[in-house]
Amino acid sequence: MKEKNKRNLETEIIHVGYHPDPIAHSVSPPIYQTSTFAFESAEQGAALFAGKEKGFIYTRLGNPTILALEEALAFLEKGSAALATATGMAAVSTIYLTFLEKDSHMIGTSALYGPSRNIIETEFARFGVSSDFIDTSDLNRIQKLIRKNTRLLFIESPANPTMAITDIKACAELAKANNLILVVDNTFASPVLQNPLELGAKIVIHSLTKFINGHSDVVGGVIISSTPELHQRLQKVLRMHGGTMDPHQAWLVLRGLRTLNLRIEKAQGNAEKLASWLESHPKVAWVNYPGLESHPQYDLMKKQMKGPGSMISFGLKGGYEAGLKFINNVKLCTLAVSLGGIETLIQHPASMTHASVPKKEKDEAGITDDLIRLSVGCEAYEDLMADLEQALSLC
Ligand code: LCS
Repeated sequence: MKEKNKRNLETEIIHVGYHPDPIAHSVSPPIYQTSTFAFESAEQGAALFAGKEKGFIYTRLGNPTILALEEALAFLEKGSAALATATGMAAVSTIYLTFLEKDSHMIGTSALYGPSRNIIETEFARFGVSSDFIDTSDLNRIQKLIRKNTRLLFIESPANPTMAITDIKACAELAKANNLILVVDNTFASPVLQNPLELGAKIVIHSLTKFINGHSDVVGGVIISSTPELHQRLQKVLRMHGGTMDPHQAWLVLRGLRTLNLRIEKAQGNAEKLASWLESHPKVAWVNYPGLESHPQYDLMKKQMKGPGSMISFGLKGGYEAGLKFINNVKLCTLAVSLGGIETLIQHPASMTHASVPKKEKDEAGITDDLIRLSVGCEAYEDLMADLEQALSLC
């Protein structure tokens, strides 16, 4: 293990989590496409169920292909263990089901991915769960809202789609002092650019659908815990409510993961250039990108992230109408939700990804009607710029 820890991230991403199979020695991990596993005897079956013996029983409870992905992600996020889930939202809801109870309270970032917030305000509210979604970059506000029954502090940084950054280390200290569990949705950064557990968070989640898989062809999620105790509590709930991953899905995500570093490097390089270019464009009113010095938390980004990533949000001087015309006229960029794939995607969060959040709350969170979100991909920068320029010229 000591040897392994000395290796660079770009090496680990390619190798971690796979031990060549003992039968065929295949270089690519086998897909254990099975729902169930045979027991050697009734006694062995009973021992596996009782936890006295290690092994596989039934794919909802665990599977070797899924485990390979979980081991890789736990290692890259510097966690104790990981749980792969059917989607990113299955990861979010498993956390809520595990740590919230009747009459409990949580605090979250106001610009969370829409359904991560909406499920609390509409569904968990039916069970007496209350919540405050606020600008979590304001630590004093968090402190003031903490109550005796507050269980979770759930932050997304950078946040979807405002690109607001929350100080993870400061939140971890606040959470520790008040006995809360700090959960960080690290989807926008990926483990290549940010490791929240190293900054004191207790749990990290990702929508694997995004950067980690990276090819817009799979949905998936993961929960990485800092301690075996948290992992076991989450595992128990996940296994019962059944939001587990499928082996073929795990294999695809593991394949995508192997090039994460290369994709992030290329997409981030494109995004840095595009953000500067957009900021100086006469038709652009504002740009939110943590890699620009004009971003209010630029210094914090440099402190807690290894790079600003490849998500940009911006607004046009012509407002909502101009924005709509713009996204209807791009040709190379694809008008679609989701993000983190090799291809550049563009969308309008107020009417799409965050449509489920009421207008007043969207406005408070900075998800304004003129906000356009760009997930920058790995195409040639010149081609992306030419596409955006031709669409802007029509606005
Ligand atoms: N967390 C973040 C930050 C996300 O952006 C998303 C999905 C999720 C969690 C949920 O993951 P899923 O269940 O979709 O795998 N974000 C989307 C978006 O911005 N456009 O489409 C989906």
